[in-house]
Amino acid sequence: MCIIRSFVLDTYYSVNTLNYNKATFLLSAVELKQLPADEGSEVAIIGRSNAGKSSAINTITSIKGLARTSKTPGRTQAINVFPIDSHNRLIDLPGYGYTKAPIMVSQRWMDKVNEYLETRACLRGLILVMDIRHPLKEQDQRLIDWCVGCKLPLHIMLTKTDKLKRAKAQNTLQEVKKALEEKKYKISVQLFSSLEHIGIEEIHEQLDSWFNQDTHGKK
Ligand SMILES: Nc1nc2c(ncn2[C@@H]2O[C@H](COP(=O)(O)OP(=O)(O)O)[C@@H](O)[C@H]2O)c(=O)[nH]1
Ligand SMILES: [Mg+2]
Repeated sequence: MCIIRSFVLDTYYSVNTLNYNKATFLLSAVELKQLPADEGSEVAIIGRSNAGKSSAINTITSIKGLARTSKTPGRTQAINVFPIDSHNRLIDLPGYGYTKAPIMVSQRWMDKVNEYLETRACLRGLILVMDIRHPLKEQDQRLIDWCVGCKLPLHIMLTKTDKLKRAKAQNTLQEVKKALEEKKYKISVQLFSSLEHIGIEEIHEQLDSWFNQDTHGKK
């Protein structure tokens, strides 16, 4: 199930660049009713536990420690909200695929995430973070299919690119693009590394285009 989303894709606008380094931490929500009013614009970051979502938020904003990162998978159990300005927010969603979490607990988190994705009207786009060494796992694929079905704009970041040789990383990028093209999906994919600061300009451009939709009357 998903709400009807009507985004206009592939439209060119000259966009304003947001000051991502002005981001702050607002709150950690364990229930959707704790989230800020469903107004303005949100872009959420999703992906497997330990893929590098929180690190990506810190790198995107250039604020060390803004989002809590962890070597232990499954630590982010809440929906963390990071306003960039009075109108736009980044959302760090709990990771999926953490097999050590008790099944009921992990199911409860995922129900919350599903509900957020299905009902949040101010959600402008989703960033799917995948560890470049383990791309397109089953849950990633399910999420991609769901986003395409709902017309929820999606952008993919292959993180921890620094863990692979440059040519191997490029190969994986092409393989992921090809897999999406074979399904006739038009989804942008990029390389990213929080450690080596790779791909920051690309993700800023993507975020800018989503966050600027409102100013062009695309609400
Ligand atoms: N080498 C490398 N390690 C990373 C990168 N991004 C995250 N990590 C590490 O991966 C682990 C999980 O990162 P985290 O951001 O907490 O993942 P999350 O569970 O998806 O939020 C931490 O130990 C990070 O330091 C990256 O780009 N390169
Ligand atoms: Mg995290």
